[in-house]
Order: sequence, then C-alpha cells, then structure tokens
Amino acid sequence: MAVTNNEIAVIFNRIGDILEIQGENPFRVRAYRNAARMVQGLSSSLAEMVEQGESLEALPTIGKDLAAKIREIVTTGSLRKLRQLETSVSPGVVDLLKVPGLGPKRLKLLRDYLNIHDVNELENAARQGLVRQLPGFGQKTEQNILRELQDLQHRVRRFLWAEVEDIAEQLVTYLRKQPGVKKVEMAGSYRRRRETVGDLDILVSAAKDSKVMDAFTAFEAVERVISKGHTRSTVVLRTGLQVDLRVVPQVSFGAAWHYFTGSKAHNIAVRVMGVQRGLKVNEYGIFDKRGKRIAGRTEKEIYDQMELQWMEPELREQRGELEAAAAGRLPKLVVGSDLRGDLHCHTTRSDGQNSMEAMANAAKTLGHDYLAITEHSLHLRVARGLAADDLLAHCEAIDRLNGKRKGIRLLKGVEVDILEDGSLDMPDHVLQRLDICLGAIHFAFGLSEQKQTERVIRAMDNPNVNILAHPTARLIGKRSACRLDMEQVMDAALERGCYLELNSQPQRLDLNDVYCRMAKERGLKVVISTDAHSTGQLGYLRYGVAQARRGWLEKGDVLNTRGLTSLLKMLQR
Ligand code: DGT
Ligand code: CA
Ligand code: CA
Repeated sequence: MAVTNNEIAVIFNRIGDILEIQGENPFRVRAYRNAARMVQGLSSSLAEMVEQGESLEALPTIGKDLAAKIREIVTTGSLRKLRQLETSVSPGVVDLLKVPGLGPKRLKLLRDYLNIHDVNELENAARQGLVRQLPGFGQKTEQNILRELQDLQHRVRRFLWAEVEDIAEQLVTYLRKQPGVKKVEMAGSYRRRRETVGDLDILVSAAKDSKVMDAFTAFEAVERVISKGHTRSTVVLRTGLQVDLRVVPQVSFGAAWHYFTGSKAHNIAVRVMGVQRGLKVNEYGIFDKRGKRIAGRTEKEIYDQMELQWMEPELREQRGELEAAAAGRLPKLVVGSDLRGDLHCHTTRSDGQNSMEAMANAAKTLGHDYLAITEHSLHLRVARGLAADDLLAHCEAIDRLNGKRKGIRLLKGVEVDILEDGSLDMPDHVLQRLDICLGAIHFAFGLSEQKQTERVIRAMDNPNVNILAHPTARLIGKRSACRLDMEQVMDAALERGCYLELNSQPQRLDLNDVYCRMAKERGLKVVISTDAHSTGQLGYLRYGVAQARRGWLEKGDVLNTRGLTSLLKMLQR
C-alpha cells in the first residue's frame, strides 16, 4: 500500500510535538505543523506525485528540506529524522504523544503535576480521577483520554459489512431528508461490498445554505465529532464505527463518487490511464491540458473518457477489471433474483430456531422454488446433531410436509461432519436416501495443508457427497481459514461432480471473493447458500450474492440459479 497523505501528516505533527517538548525554536515547530495541515488538506496523493516525478516544492509550505523528507517517507515508509528524535526523548513520551488530544502542553502538565511519564501511569491516574483536577483538563477530557487509550488498543478493528448495513441505511435516509440536500450516496469499501469495512464514506451534494454538516454531526448515533468543516466531517458512532462525510459540488459528484468508492488501486490505475491521454483525473473531475473540466457529473462520464464501460463497484479492485472493460468483456454479475432456492439451512430438529414448516413458509415468501433441510450429523453434539435413525425419521417428516405443501419443494439433506481422516459421520446407506449431502469441517482446523487437503478430497471421494460447505471454515476476525490447497480441492470437486459452497453467513462468507473467481476460471459451479438457523437468516443470501459478485460470478456460474429439475440432475454424480 502506498503511503497516504495522512500518514505523512502524522509524522510531521509528531516531529513538531517532539521539537516543542525539547524547547526548539517555535518557527521550526510551526513549519512542521503547517506542512502537516497542508498535506492533510491536499486533494492529490503525495505518494503518486512522487512516483510520477511531480515537483513537491511547488506546494505551499514545502521547501527543499520538507520535499526531501516527503520523498523519503514515500519511498521508505518512514523517516530517519523522526526515529532519531524519538530516541532522544523517553519511550513513554513517544507513546503518550500518540494519544489523540495530548500535545506537548498537556504532557508538560501531566509530568509536572502528576509525574506521569507513560501510558500506564496516565491510565491509572485517569482511573483514579486525578487527571480531571489539572488546570484545563476537567472530567470530560479525562473520560476522552480513557476512551482514546482503549481505542489505541483496538485500532485494528474492522466491522463486518452486515454489522454496519442498518446504520448505513439509516444515515443515508436521514441525510436525504435534510433541507437543501440533493444527493446522498455511500462510497468506499461499503459500496464495493467488501466483507469488512474500516469506516463508512458518504458523499453529499447540497445547496450552498444547507445545514447538512450540522445535521450529520447531530445524528442520534454519533458519539463524538472528530472534525467538522464545510466540505468534510468525521464522526465516531457509539459502536466505534467512524464515518466520513464529504460535500461535493454536483458537477463533480460522479468524479468524487468514483474516487471515494475506490479501491485506491483502481483509482490509481484509472488516473494513470488519464495521464496517458494527457488528462488529469481527480475527485473533482477530468481536466484537459488547459485545465478545462471535461467530465465529472456522473461516473459514466469518467469511464467514457477512458473509453471504458461503466463497471459495478464490486469489480473495482484492480484485478483485471479495467482490461476486461477495455475489451468489452466485463462479467454480467449475478443478482439476487437469479437465485431459485437455498441449499443449506437448519431447523429446531438440530440447532435452528424455527420449525421446518416455518422455514418452508419463509422460503416460499422469498420466492424460492426449493429449500434443502440440512441438519447436522451426530458428531456435532453442540449443535444437537442427528444420529442415523433420527435423520431417516426426519426425512419422512420432510416427505410428509412436501406432500402437503405446494409452491416449494423441500430437499432431504444433511450437513455431515467430515471426520479427521476424511470419513463421514453418517453411514452410506443413510446418505443414499437423501437428495443432497453437504460435507463440512467443524473441528481439527489446524491440520497441515497436505493433511487438510487430503481430508476434504477423501470426503468428496464418497459418491454421496455433493457440496463442500463453508470450505475453509474461517470465521472473519475470529478464526483463520484452514490451510487447504484450494486449486487441488477445486480440481478434485470438478472431477467428482461436486460443488463448493459460498456460505452467506456474514462472519463466514466462505468461499471468499478470490476463491469464487478461481472456481469460475476452472468452470466449477459455486452454490450460494444461507446456512440459515432462523427464518430471518434466509434473507442472508444477499451477502453471499455480494461476495459472489466480487468474485466476478455470473448467473451461469452459480448452481442454485437452476430450476429444480435441472438442479436435481446436476446433483447426480
Ligand atoms: P476501508 O475503509 O478500509 O474499508 O476501505 P476504503 O476503500 O473505504 O478506504 P478509505 O475509507 O480509506 O477511502 C475511501 C476511498 O477513497 C478509497 O477506496 C479510495 C479513495 N482513496 C483514499 N485514499 C486514497 C489515496 O491516497 N489515493 C487515491 N487515489 N484514492 C484514495
Ligand atoms: Ca471506508
Ligand atoms: Ca474513509
């Protein structure tokens, strides 16, 4: 990843802080602070300017010395000067300076009055209520400090896409209602439907006298305001989710929407295409040699200038989408309404929350033609897995329900545990009676790549197995993917007439986007299923569809876009 302007600004600010603590000449201190502010407000990326050999000295507040420092940061990722300075003050002070809201002046007070020299001492003092007694601190500052200390420990937290869906929609609806607001759109990783998001990016165009920024910072779920300006504000919600809002003129809306949707790598590639055409591309538009804006109102205008088809945000990851667009070969991505049914769910018979009848009704309401009932096998005791006899009895119940019910077909299935040696946790004579069999790993996640790969391939050797459910068994943010040679697994599935699942549970989304694409390239069909444990979760297909789209999947690449007859045929091995 290229160094961001923000990272450069942080380095300059830190130098300013240390120089001030050391009692350096105030002019030098201010030079760094001014440069940091300028860098932060800059619309073009310094890293890109350096890469393209553009002059930095032409920028305000940047002389020869600072220009050289920027080049050093961009090319090496850090700055020797800062490292030297950091060794000249105590390590505790370096950490304290990283706490937002703590500058040299406050550090001096903390040191002089409370003898605080590091983060631990600061936390203890704040917990004891000592910090609030210092001149200019107060109770609120003390609380903020404690929160910042916590945040510093959890800085890496990203949110599942599905976790932020509701608040994102609420925010957009709320902003659209504000007087003078013309347009509100989500951008960033949220719009690209990444499985996790670092923060939300919202774009607004509004009349000059609109009070949209006031409305934004007053939004009910906002916990604190990090910055507030006319064109950009940043807030943190009570959940810890950060939200950036930018107000852009309508003539630039498409350019800004494209820029802030990203990904960064995609943006840079488009910008380079512009350079090759003698055009300047930024978040304000596309400009010709004379500086005249020739595109910017819509995203289509941006792509038109590059002689490219407009493309779906899910594709914009600089993974060949620009080449595909240039060749007119962008995929026609699968959409939710292409899916005809769901091949993985649980009822109260194992660890689901709703009866089979309720699940069938809910699936029918969603317009599904079929729903596979796939309870766990016995090995998974925590999930009240079924023994052979119980599963057979359950199948009879499914038959009875199918006899009574019109408009949806329930398939008799199982999610059978793949044991450590690759054998299955259910006798073959039972599996033979089913319409569909999912094999899944629920334990022994840590096997070597070779052992794990052999394990799942051996499971697929069993001719009753149709689908490998949540193939890598990862839980985003909680458990890493099993080590598997995925190319081997996919080739083995293809040879045996098996399929791989894309599990739509927000924490699984397993297969991921890269593996979906790998399957597509091999001609291996993917099954998008919910693994629903309640009627509400049957709606999770949309998360799986989003991941599939990020993996370039089209309708034909997805098994359960087939109607019932064709599906049953394809499940025959
Ligand atoms: P996230 O928030 O980590 O899940 O990922 P994004 O993609 O939402 O990234 P974010 O919020 O940092 O920035 C939003 C978009 O703004 C990003 O997708 C592309 C654009 N952008 C940000 N920084 C740069 C940059 O330095 N250069 C270029 N060309 N675009 C950038
Ligand atoms: Ca973002
Ligand atoms: Ca952002």
